[in-house]
Amino acid sequence: MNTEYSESDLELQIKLLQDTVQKRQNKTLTIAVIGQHGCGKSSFINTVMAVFSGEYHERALVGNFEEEGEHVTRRLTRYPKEKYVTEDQCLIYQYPTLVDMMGFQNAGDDVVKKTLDLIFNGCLKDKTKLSKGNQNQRNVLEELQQLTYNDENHSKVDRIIFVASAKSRECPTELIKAVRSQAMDGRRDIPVFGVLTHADQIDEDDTDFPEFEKKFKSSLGLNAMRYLLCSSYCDEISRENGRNPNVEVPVMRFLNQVR
Ligand SMILES: Nc1nc2c(ncn2[C@@H]2O[C@H](COP(=O)(O)OP(=O)(O)OP(=O)(O)O)[C@@H](O)[C@H]2O)c(=O)[nH]1
Ligand SMILES: [Mg+2]
Repeated sequence: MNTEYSESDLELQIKLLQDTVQKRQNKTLTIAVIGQHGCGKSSFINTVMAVFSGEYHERALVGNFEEEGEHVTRRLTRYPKEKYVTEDQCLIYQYPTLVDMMGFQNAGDDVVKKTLDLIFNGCLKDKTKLSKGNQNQRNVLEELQQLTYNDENHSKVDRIIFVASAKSRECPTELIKAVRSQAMDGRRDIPVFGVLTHADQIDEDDTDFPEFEKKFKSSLGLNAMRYLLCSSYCDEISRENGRNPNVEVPVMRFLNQVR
């Protein structure tokens, strides 16, 4: 992550991204951001919304409960463009709807698969509180059944971004398998992308990282176009002086592929 980007790189990428989004015309993409808890999903979503809107706000609640293992995001939350860009921008550009949710455990059991299925098919209402997944499976499945929501206007997921932290050394392969199988369940194939956050916390001489990165990419079947190693806006990387090209240019390039 040593590449340095300039203001002009940023301007060019903003233009390219706006062109791509504008070309979508009537169709708004729904992008689900999935991963284990604390990996940086909400921070990444806030960074993406900052990229699109030009302003950073902590819209998706971010937190650090590493020690306690607490989940910060507890509910499924959709961020349609109306929530993060101005009315004028909404009229011109088809910015995507981003879906934040609770972190999953690294498991591929029936509860995880059913939950993913409901999310991917837009069958869970906004603000649905998802179970932590450590309760009796049958009870949770019954609960999920009751939460299922059938509405013709529901927003099915069009793209999946699987997030993990680059600081982690354990690839969540079971969860990845479950996501891939539900994304390709026969009715339709949902393209899956992969993001490693916390790039700022990887040392140059970290010899374990390349192995972890390789495993993450191969588990998700990613080529270079569908993979991003990045740092999100956070306490260490603030946005006080306006857009930070080193944060935003890589994210913009990546979003240009998630089309
Ligand atoms: N240094 C650094 N910190 C980050 C980065 N991304 C996220 N963080 C921090 O990591 C912690 C967890 O981030 P969140 O975005 O809340 O993670 P999450 O996956 O949404 O967590 P849950 O909602 O609990 O599942 C917070 O303290 C963030 O500030 C990053 O790229 N670099
Ligand atoms: Mg979160």
